[in-house]
Amino acid sequence: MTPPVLRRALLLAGLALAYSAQASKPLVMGFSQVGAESEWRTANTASVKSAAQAAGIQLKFADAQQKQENQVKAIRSFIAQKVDVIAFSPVVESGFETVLREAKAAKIPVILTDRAVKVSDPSLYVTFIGSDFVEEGRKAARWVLDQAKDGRALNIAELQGTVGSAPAIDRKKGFEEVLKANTKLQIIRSQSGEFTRAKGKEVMEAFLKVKDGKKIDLLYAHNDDMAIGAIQAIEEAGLKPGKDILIVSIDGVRGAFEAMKAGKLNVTVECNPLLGPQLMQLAKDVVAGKAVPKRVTVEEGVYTADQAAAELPKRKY
Ligand code: GZL
Repeated sequence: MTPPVLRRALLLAGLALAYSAQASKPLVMGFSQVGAESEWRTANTASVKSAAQAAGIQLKFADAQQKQENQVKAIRSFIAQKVDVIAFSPVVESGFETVLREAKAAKIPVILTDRAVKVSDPSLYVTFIGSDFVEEGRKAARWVLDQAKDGRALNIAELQGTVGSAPAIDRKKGFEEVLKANTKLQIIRSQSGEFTRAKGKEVMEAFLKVKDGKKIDLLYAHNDDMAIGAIQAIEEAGLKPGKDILIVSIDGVRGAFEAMKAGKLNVTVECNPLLGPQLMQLAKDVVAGKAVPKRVTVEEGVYTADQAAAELPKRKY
């Protein structure tokens, strides 16, 4: 019969071992990524993966290939695997309420990264870290207003991002909000280029073929990849991008700086994809039960063609 003192000592030793094993168990994060549609997304994925490794977080990463059903499936799989935390960038704003309720029922905290969701119950996610897309749209429009200070009229073509996505909805909203200050600036063509180079080129080709007697003076692209695709279409139509058609886009990826250096793009509004380190710290704080802000934003600038050559070597994405 083990004496009570020894029994208690063995119990305490067992508890200490169990605690230290639990404490040393790496935090497990399920991450559902939109896809690999743009340079921005590639940089965002690299930041998430490298930050997880640096933070000692075990990352289960799922690429949804821009399909919402794949994101829902991935989140359900993370719930079944009982991950410690789920992070995801929702491809579109709506349609995630049900699966987020399942995560809440399983007591798995959810962090939104990059893009927001529309839900009736804000407790379905703990925090959202990402850019202010409305402000990005405003910044783009302020540059356009500046080009028309001399009173000229400008016909604008708009390449929208993925239909229903937060960046597409909000970048359009911010742009139109500021643009209405000058009625001589009119959006005469607008269609989704799905945030990709290929679709951006295809839609710009169609824009240029429209025979309504209206010349396109300026292109507003919701991301640099569509702008780069459109640049190819403009050149193939025998026009000079950045001169015959001014171009403003968003993201600030390396390809945009190279296009600005070549005089083919006029300005890019930065949208920072390097959210990985902040995301991993948020995850650790959330799992540790610490209070975190409901909304975490990131610092971003605006870069014009005259800055491109000097900025290019400094760019981190
Ligand atoms: C913005 C991000 C957008 C980028 C695009 O935070 O969601 O998705 O602007 C990317 O390049 O495809």
